[in-house]
Amino acid sequence: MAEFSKILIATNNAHKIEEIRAILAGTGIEIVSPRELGVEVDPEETASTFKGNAIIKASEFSLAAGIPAFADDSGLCVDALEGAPGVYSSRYAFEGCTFEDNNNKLLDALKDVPEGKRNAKFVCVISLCDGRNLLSDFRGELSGSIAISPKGDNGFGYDPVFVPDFDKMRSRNTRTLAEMTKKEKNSISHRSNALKMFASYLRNQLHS
Ligand code: ITT
Repeated sequence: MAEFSKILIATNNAHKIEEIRAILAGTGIEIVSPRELGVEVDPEETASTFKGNAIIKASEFSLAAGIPAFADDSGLCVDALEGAPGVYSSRYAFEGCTFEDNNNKLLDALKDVPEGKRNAKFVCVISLCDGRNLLSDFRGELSGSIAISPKGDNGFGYDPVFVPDFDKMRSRNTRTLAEMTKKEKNSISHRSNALKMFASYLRNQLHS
C-alpha cells in the first residue's frame, strides 16, 4: 500500500474543505487544500457514476499536485424517478441553476407520486487516488423520502425537501434536513458516513 503523510482535498468548495477537515482531524494525516499548494484544476465531471466522477476529480488534482488526492462526489437518487437526478444533481433543472430551481423541478416531477412512494437516498462516494491509480474508495448513504413541499432554512441543495427516515435516536422522523442543526445533519449524513470510513482507513494506514 502507498505510504503518505499528506493528502490533497480535490475540491475548490471552501465549505466542503472545512467540513472534511473537521471530520479527518484525528487521523494524524495532514490535509492540504488546492489553494495552499497553488494548484488550479477544474475537472469536468463526465462520468455516469458517483465513483467515476470522484475518480476523475481525485486523479486530476493528484496529477497536478504530485501527491495523493481524494475527492467526493455526491447527489440525490429518487426511486420514483429511476435514480434521477443522480450524478446530475447540481444541474438537474438546467446548467447554472440555483438550489431552488432544482427543488422546484423535483417537486413538480413528483407531484402525482403519493406519500409512501417518494423514497430517495443521498449518496456520497469518496475516492483516493495517487496519480491515475485508485487506492481506495468509500460509499456513504442516507435513506429518506421527498417531502410534499420545502421546509427549513439550514443546509444547502436538496436539504429542504429531504426527510431522513430515522433520526439519531432511531425513532420515526418528520423533519427535513434543512430543519436540523448542522451537528444533527453531520451525525447522519451520507458525506459524514463516507468520511468516517475514510478516516478509519487513514488511521490504519498510519499505524500499519
Ligand atoms: P465539487 O466542487 O467538490 O464537485 P459540488 O458543489 O459539485 O462539489 P457535489 O458533487 O458533492 O457538490 O454535490 C452535487 C449536488 O448534490 C449538490 O449541488 C447538491 O444539489 C446535492 N447534494 C449533495 N450533498 C447534499 C447534501 O448534503 N444536502 C443537499 N444536497 C446535496
